[in-house]
Amino acid sequence: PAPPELLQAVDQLKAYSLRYEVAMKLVLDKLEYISQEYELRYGYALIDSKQSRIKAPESIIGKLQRKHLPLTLDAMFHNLHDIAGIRLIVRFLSDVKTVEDLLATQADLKVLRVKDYINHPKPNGYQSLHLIIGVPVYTVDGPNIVEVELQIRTIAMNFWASLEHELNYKKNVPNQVALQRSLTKKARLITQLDQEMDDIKERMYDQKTDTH
Ligand code: 0O2
Repeated sequence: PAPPELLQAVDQLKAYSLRYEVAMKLVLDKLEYISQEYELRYGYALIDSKQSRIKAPESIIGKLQRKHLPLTLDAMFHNLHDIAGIRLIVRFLSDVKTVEDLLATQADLKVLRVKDYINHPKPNGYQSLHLIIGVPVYTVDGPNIVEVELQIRTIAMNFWASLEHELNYKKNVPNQVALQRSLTKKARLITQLDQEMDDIKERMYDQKTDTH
């Protein structure tokens, strides 16, 4: 039979996973509601698509090792902020801010940290708005704040980020460094396209969706 410490660790891991699942579902439900209500009111699709995932155990271990942290559930809970992750894709640049503002009005969610890679892109050109959201989960031991990472970006930014991710994870790509440099340059075109598309959107929708 498996040693009791191991069984206990497995139970703990299941309890943690459940908390992250519940917290992520809560944020997803809120986003779904916001997007449906917005569409009803303005006839305008705020959210293009969304993806969500609980980080795979191998990725959690890899990240803890990279950060030189102990391989414990406690270290994971306190130091990794993207165990539960949602990626929200919007069409236009100004929609990023609209979603951020709408989320800020939700009294039961707290934005704990903002990483604005849109106004401050990463040196490689990566653009996205990352919010770490604290979600109250009422466990049998009482309330617990569970973190969910929400990445909000436009379709164009997502197009760029997905290719960049692929390039970095793919092995044996010839001229990988040159391609990375080339992608970094293309990021400027993404910024320009997003701004120009936003101008068109402003003119198309006038001030109808300008609620803020
Ligand atoms: P995966 O496979 O997406 O899960 P922190 O400890 O919070 O300061 P962290 O966790 O690296 O450091 O935070 P950050 O910068 O917010 O990045 C978290 C996630 O954003 C990454 O998760 C990626 O999903 C995405 N991301 C960040 N930088 C880049 C980038 O340069 N290119 C692309 N394509 N995505 C990026 P993971 O765990 O790295 O990977």
